[in-house]
Amino acid sequence: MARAEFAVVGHPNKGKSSIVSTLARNDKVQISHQSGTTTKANRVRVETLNAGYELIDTPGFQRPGKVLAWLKQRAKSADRRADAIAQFIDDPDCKSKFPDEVELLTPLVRGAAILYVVDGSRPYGQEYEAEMEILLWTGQPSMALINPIENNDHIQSWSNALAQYFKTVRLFNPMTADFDKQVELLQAFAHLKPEWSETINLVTSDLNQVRNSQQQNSAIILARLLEDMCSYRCTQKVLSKDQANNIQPLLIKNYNQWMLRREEKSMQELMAIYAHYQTELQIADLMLPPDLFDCEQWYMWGLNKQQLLTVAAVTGAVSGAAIDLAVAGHSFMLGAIGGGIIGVGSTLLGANKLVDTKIKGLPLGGYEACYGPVNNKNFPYVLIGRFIYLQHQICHRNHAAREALKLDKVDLQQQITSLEKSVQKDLHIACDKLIQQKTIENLELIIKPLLLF
Ligand SMILES: Nc1nc2c(ncn2[C@@H]2O[C@H](COP(=O)(O)OP(=O)(O)OP(=O)(O)O)[C@@H](O)[C@H]2O)c(=O)[nH]1
Ligand SMILES: [Mg+2]
Repeated sequence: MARAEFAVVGHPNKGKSSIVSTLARNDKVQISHQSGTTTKANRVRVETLNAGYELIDTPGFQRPGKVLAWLKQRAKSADRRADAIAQFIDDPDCKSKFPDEVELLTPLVRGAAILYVVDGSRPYGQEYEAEMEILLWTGQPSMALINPIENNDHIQSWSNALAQYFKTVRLFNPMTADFDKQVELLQAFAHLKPEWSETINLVTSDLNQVRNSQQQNSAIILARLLEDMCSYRCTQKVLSKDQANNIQPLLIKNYNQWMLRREEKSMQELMAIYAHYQTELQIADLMLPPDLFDCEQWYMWGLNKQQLLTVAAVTGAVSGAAIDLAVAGHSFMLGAIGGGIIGVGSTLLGANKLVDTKIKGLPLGGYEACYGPVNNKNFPYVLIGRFIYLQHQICHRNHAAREALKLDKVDLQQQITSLEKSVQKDLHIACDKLIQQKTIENLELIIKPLLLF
């Protein structure tokens, strides 16, 4: 299959690297406010299951007027123009005087198509004509992309000017273009060279597959997280019961630290799946309550008490009638204050005792102090709530984005109730089993519908 290559070129600081990053769906491309960030041509291979193509990020034009003058001296007629460009990139004098132009023109001489990027929020000016002229001289297929960095104010004059040099002119904002828009642009690339159509078409159809496997892998990460965190216990062998009691605070500290690290690890894994390596995320960014085991705060992430009681009916922990009775007649809060429901609630939900604490005698003498596993029924929901909260933000984040992650609200309960009833039931049963330390087959399949595509 023909190797498809696209060099992203233009003035400095117009979003070339941003476009490469978003289209490659990888944030390893360097982007910055500073003009002249990219100084070397940088190839980014976009590989999917059945095909692939290359994007070449390039430095911006620095002295296009002078370069064009040089070229004009070498080519007096149109048939000599492409040769003049080839001479230019090999000329030692040009390499030292015009390093950026040599870098950006080299891939074009080697056969890459041109994606010319301009900023639609800045006025068009004649100074761009030298660079567009040079690009024309390469004789390569080309397309212009208007990136409206701050606004759409100058799109019309840009369109008029670009139409003089490019057959295809498109609007593309690398910060906001969603998946469909990215695929649409890629499909337009397929028309640049007929021999590249097959490759590009394969890539576009593969991209949906890629997203599906990202969702699948996210579900696997979440499943392992749930299993690990719901079963974790911290133990220590000691000689006496007193020692066992004294060691409790240390066990609790180690337990909490382990849990935090385990959750953090899953979040790093999640970011890597979506190729967001540069997005910094501290567990604290997820508005973690000061204490992960602060029950009151949990309800912000997991289910509220009433929802949990309903779940108890679904999983058969208590009959629906008992719950109706407990919840009926008075508001939940009043009931709780009155002590009526809290009694039912806390035995049902294990809300009084969050984590199991045990001291057991060992057959060969001595004791084992043990902290864990967690026995609060809300805990798996809390973990799921926090994980999908991040997954929902990261799965639609454009790879050109470099600002801190903005975390918008995701309501777990709403996500759950949007699922089919039987799927909901499987989920609740699975969460219940997790807390009871029972094995669950295909946990990843049960939770996958909660993760976005
Ligand atoms: N708001 C917004 N900012 C953008 C957009 N495109 C680029 N930027 C910002 O503009 C700056 C320059 O973007 P780059 O992608 O590094 O530009 P470049 O053309 O590769 O720059 P050089 O490598 O220096 O030539 C960065 O701070 C980007 O975050 C956009 O569509 N919207
Ligand atoms: Mg750049």
